[in-house]
Amino acid sequence: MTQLETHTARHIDLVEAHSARNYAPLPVVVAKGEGCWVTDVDGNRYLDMLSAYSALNFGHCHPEIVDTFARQAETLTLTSRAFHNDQFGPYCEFITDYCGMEMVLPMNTGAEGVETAIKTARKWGYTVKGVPHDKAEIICCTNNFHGRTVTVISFSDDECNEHFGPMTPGFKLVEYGSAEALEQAITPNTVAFLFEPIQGEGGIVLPPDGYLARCREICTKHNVLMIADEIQTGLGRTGKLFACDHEGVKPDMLILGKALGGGVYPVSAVLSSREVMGVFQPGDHGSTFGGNPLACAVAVKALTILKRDDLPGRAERLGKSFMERLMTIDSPIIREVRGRGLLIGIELVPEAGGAKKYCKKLADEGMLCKETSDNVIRIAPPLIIEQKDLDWAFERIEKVLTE
Ligand code: PXG
Repeated sequence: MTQLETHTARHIDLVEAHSARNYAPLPVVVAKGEGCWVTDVDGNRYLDMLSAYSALNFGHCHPEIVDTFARQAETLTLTSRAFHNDQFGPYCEFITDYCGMEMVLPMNTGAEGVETAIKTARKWGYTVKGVPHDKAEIICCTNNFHGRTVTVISFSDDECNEHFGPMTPGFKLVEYGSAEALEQAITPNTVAFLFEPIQGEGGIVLPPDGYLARCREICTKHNVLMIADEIQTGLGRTGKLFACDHEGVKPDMLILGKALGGGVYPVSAVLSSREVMGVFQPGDHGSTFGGNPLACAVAVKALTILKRDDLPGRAERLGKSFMERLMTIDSPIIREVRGRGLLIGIELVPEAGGAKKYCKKLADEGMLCKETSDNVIRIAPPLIIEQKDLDWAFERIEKVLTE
């Protein structure tokens, strides 16, 4: 083993000795990031084609976002919501305006955002819709991923959750992509329908055209809140500001996370109307860190850059041509290339032996990406990526999938 290899090995040994084994990362120990590129502890460079599952839409250490972060860190970092802070009000005005919503509830992680949306929908159900006490039902989709808390995994059909019961009641699953299934599952006690406009963790699964618009009609007709989890698909990733925009759909509640923190800080948010978000009373819900001044400053900066630099348009253009190019790869192990904007999945045939093996090979070639749902290689680079880097990535992908 060379001197260089021992740095990586030493770090991995520490992790294996002392960290819970709740992940199985590729053996790359990243030490520095700049734009779309990272450098590991041994000095090897890699192109980041995963971007922390869309959290790094702006790339690593975006200079303006880091600058905002550093300035705010030197000024005021945390007050808790026991007091106001001077970043929070302007942030609330900015993000509600930006998203076309009336009110926001600030959180930190995606799963907390989802939990918040669930609490909001339930309270709305009891106090506005008139659902009997403790009878509220929320409809979710098969193959969903909304996070890791006990309530959120209570409506997951992923087998990895089997030893974490008892589960939270009050959820029903319907087939993703079937608006009929949704309509049939609705009862007078249904308060909400929670969905991902494209299923990210589920394997980059796109619902049939017209599905979101049809679900919108059904939710309106039955007075059911339509809750879009755009934590992974939102903020430009799919070529529009929100993935729901592809069908001109406005949900009743919008959950954002990941890229909202500009890749430097955990920031999530739930946005809705005054009627819905107005159900909260002081003490009902909250978070020590939610709405802190660092988070607010960073999120405003990130959202500003997203529009100023037209990152959704960039994702649309670059994603379309990259996906078309991927479709030209002539390989017996590719079953399908699908996606939208810069959220792309390359599904391999099961006989290929799983996508993880190919992600490892790509890492050896200097490109980082990650499998999703066993047989799918997920391609989701930062939205700031340059055409020349995509060309570089294409060569590696073509090589690894055809050799
Ligand atoms: N909703 C969607 C659609 C997501 O993709 C979450 C909610 C939860 O966000 P937080 O911030 O609580 O992780 C996600 C997260 C992981 C992992 O390591 C998570 C995601 C994607 C890949 C891996 O748990 N998505």
